[in-house]
Amino acid sequence: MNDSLDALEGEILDRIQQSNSETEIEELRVETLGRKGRLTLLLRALKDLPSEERPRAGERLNQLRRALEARLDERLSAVKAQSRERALKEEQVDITLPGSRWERGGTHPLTLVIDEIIDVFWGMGFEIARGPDIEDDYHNFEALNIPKDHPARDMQDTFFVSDGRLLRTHTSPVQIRTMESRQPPLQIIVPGAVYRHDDDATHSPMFHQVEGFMVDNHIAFSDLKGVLTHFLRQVFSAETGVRFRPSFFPFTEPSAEIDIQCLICGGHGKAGEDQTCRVCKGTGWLEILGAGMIDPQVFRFVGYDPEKVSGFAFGMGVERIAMLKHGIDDIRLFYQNDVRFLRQFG
Ligand code: 2NM
Repeated sequence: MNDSLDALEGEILDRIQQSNSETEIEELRVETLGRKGRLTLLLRALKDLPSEERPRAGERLNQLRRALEARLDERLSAVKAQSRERALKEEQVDITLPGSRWERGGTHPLTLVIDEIIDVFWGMGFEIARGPDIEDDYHNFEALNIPKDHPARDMQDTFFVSDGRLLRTHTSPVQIRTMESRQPPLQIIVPGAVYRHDDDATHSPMFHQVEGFMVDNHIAFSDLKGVLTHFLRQVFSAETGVRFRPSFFPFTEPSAEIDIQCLICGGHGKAGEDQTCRVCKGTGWLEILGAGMIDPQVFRFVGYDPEKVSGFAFGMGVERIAMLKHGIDDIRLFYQNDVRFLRQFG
């Protein structure tokens, strides 16, 4: 009996010493001193001993119980102290450190240009319309009088999706959809992303356009000139020279390309004494807009009577304007989201 008690005492004391968590110690307490604990059972078995052995055995067992209780308590407070100390160290906060600031975001330079364009047309009473990026052949090409063999239809320029659908190559399909569902008078601009199979320093497979149109009875080329000249003088400056050149688009007749005097060299074509301006290449002019009187064929496609209505339409590339405005020579800078670039605007 005494030998086996010594062995039990040795084992439990060892295990108390090796325990490292509160749960481990609690489990040991239950195993030893709980209702069905090993020592508890021995204490209960005292009554079966011969009465002359009972006092000595009882004394020994009670002494052992007090010893184990004391060691368990001792170990428990040691482990608690250890974990408190670890927590204090790990969760230490240096309250003398300076606060950390939230970085303030900014508006993307392309969004700034789009907003500026919208503001000027909004001021002339234009509505803003938007439409799907994925289009069908009819709205992107056919209804815009772009013939089946037109180079813009080539696999090289257009991204085709499944079922003959495609990523719009311009925002004009939104104009078509608007005219299909509404009647003149209409004056609308359409900002949005467009997609073309093109990728170099000045062309991105996804870029942005703002296109627009005005349709009513008696809209003339002079309206086109007035609206677009006002737009350019608002966005650039009241002194900027504006030039209209004859051009061609399948969806307008007559068509024009519209230039402004170079924003970088002021129209002189020179950079310093004897250097050519790198932005306008020495011409003094920058091409900013395409425009024209909407072709009667387009009106027939949308169900308007070209004898009763007329209108003009125009389009511009947002990246191109932003690049000319800020003298940026690589379009990819707009999409890399390098804050060192982005921070320079707004
Ligand atoms: C341009 C140039 C000229 C244009 C035409 C139309 C529509 F749908 F009304 F016929 N929308 N946009 C147009 C005309 C776009 O971009 C260079």
